[in-house]
Amino acid sequence: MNDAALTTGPRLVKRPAWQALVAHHRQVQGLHLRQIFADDPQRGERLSAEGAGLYLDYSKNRVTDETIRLLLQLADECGLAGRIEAMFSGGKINASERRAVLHVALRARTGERIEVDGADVVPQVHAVLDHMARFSESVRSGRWRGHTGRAIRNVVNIGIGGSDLGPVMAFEALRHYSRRDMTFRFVSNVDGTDFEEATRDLDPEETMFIICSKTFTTLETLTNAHSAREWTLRKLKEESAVQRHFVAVSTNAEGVAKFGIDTANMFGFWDWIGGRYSMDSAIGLSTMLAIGAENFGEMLSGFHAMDQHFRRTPFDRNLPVLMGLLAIWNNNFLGAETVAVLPYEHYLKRFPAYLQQLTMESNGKHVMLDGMPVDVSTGPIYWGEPGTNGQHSFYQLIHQGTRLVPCDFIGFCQPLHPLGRHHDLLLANLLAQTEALAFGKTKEQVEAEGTPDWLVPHRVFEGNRPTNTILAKRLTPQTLGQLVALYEHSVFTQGVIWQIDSFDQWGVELGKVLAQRIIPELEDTGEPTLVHDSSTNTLIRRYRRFRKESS
Ligand code: G6Q
Repeated sequence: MNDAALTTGPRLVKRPAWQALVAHHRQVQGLHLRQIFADDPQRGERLSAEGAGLYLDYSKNRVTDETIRLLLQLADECGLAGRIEAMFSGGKINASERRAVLHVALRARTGERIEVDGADVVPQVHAVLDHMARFSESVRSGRWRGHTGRAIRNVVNIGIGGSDLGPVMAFEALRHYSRRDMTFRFVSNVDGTDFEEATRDLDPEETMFIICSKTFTTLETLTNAHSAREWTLRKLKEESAVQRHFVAVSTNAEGVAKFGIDTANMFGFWDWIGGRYSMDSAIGLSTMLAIGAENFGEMLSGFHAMDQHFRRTPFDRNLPVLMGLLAIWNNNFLGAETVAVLPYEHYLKRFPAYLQQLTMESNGKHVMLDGMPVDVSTGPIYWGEPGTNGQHSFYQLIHQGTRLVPCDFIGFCQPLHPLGRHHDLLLANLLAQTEALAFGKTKEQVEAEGTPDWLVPHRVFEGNRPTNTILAKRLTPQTLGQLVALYEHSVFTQGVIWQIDSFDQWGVELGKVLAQRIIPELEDTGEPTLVHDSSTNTLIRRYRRFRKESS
């Protein structure tokens, strides 16, 4: 065990930079972005950074140069540089699970060396990538045949959490690059509706299931996998059909073999890849089947470029570091409890859902690495929707509500579908929103428009709402990799400041264990003795009674 992983150093609130930030906040809390921009005409250019293909404008945050200086000092005091190096060199920084955290190895180039317990893992990563590429090519070309000799036209990914959210998001994001003559579906929920709706119009003879489960023990995934098996065999009859219609992504070869999947068609990964950091591992097999090995490689090169940027760029120009530190400022000093992620790119419609797991499962923690309670609030709530749709619903609250909601706006300069004026209209909306949120509209401006007195307060926009704007040239597999890595490393940066373990997820355990206790109580045909609290007992009895009654 690497003891350094458990060392948190002085408490965060006692660090000189933290205390300086507290004092600094008192001085700047009255500042308005209107004033800050008026005083510094170059601010928009100055408070921006570019790296690995992405441009970040962070000037519309409520910060001054001094705020940034102190946040950077805080990063130094918290040992961010050392923690980054520890991650990249295979240190067991996932302290509570005593594991290395090496999603960066998934996109390492051939010849790079990253060791875990003395063994270089990069060749293993590339061996799996090659296996995935051979398999994808044989399915995409039609060489791989189903049990009755037909080519595979439908791919259904069965997984949940990290084994689902990344694959769905990546498929949606890169749909433009995907095989349009194949169908891709994703089943995660143990609610039978999910499976039924995903398969109702598919022909088992042309359908392949990817069972994605690191542990191959997850209740939802195994239940869906068994239903998929029955669905397939109902038509194809012979047990041997499973081998032509099921493949697995897992670390559990025994479980995979027991299910009847040929382990030659199992794609492995390792305990140093967390579920929510795994979309670019074999968990991304559905992505590769959809977009092809070459595009998948492009995506990895985007991840890699951002990894290198994060590792090598001085912090004052380092995109993930700046975004992470600004998130700390907004959360811990300005008191913002949520962050809205607003992609102005329809293909990124699942990106906020993906980020919810990445950010909240990583940084929703109440104790530090050493087990002591944290003394400031940690992981904010991430949420969002594609931009213009949100403008006609929840943006009202962001503009005029009583809560502060910092936003990340994400846009692309070139459309994937040039269609008349659409793209300029889309981007004009993005830019207008950041402008409106920062500068608002004063009482004087509203009055000058001839607004009746009684209506003036309703039409005033206070402004001073912080936003980041992330711009890239075009949504490609590469930019998707850059974007995901940007958030991965921003999450890590925040976790280092808070001194928490961003890579464990003990908080998901309790519910799973309690469900195992309740399952037999629901399925019991007799009258089971219930020993829960009175609320849970009553709910169980009600469910049992109503379930029996015909609708
Ligand atoms: C992610 C979590 C979690 C996990 C799922 C699925 O970081 O660990 O979301 O991915 O619980 O687990 P399996 O892949 O083992 O089925």
